[in-house]
Amino acid sequence: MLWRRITSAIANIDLIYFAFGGQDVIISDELSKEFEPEKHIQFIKKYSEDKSSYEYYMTEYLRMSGLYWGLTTLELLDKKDLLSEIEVMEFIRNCINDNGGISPSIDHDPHILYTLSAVQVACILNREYELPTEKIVNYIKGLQQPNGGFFGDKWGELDTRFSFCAVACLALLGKLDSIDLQKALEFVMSCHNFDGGFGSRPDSESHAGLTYCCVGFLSVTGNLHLINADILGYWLCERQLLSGGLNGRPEKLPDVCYSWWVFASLHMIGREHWINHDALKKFILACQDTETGGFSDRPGNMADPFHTLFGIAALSLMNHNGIKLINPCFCMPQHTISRLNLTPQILPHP
Ligand code: GRG
Repeated sequence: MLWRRITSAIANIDLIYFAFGGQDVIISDELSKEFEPEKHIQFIKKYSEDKSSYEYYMTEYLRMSGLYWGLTTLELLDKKDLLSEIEVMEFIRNCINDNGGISPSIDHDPHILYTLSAVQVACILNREYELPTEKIVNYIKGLQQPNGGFFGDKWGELDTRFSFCAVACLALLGKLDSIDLQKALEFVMSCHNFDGGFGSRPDSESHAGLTYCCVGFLSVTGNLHLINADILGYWLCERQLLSGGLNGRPEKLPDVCYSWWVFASLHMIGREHWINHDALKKFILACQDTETGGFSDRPGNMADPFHTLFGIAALSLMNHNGIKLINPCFCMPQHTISRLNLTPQILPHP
């Protein structure tokens, strides 16, 4: 009893503990919560409406992805009509540049990530036919480099996130064959590590976010047979901590977003049953802000739309009641992926 009191007091101030050699948080019974969909809907609605808030100004540089996180969350909760389709598509049109790249906000530079977010939003709204497909495809083609990897934009940052963005975007537009897929594959495979995970570039540390991007790349392009799913599955399972939450790499704290990057990767390689679902669910639900709505990275922190999407998306992968099914590769509603006749590869259970 005394021990339980101590642990719950500790958990309430989100204290880090080192009992088993790693960093983690403690989820006391007081922190485990019921899923609160209505509050999350209101959280996203308020975020998109309150255009004079500090948060709204401070997130201008990533607005297009914010739109994707918010719209996907609302659609998973069957409330996408709360956003005006007409206004959203007008915003996207205003962010399309002459070179076909799409910017996060009006008057910002185009980037492959925001190009993907805009295409995802248009697809979720069944309005991808309104996009200038050929221009967008040419923009993405122009970012591929001789080593097969992709620049994020004209400034030349190159890593495996952008390989995923490129093939996901092209697949959604039905134009996957417009780049050098063999070279793109060679680059991604050159970032595969001995521990089964993937890094951002060759010889970089394995990281769950980049592993998702590479597994997603292999899933979109039908190349998952190239990896040893057991070794990768083992590395991904090691991301689950005693709290039930998942981290992105060894010795790091759990974060709700890795409930997506890790768990979706496990789904794609048919090893999702290798981690403890009940414990993960408990961790994710403890990250809800039951006052404002939304999810934060860890219990007690401030909620934001990014963690809200990835918390709800991970719950969807566990078939949580009242959440529409999500596709583990594209992180978009499964019905949209089915409508587009896309069948990203998923390995069978061993
Ligand atoms: C459409 C779902 C979707 C994704 C688009 C951009 C992208 C593709 C995925 C991002 C993947 C990701 C989260 C990469 C992580 C990058 C990285 C090296 C983060 C390290 O950040 P730290 O050190 O985090 O702050 P940790 O948790 O390792 O301490």
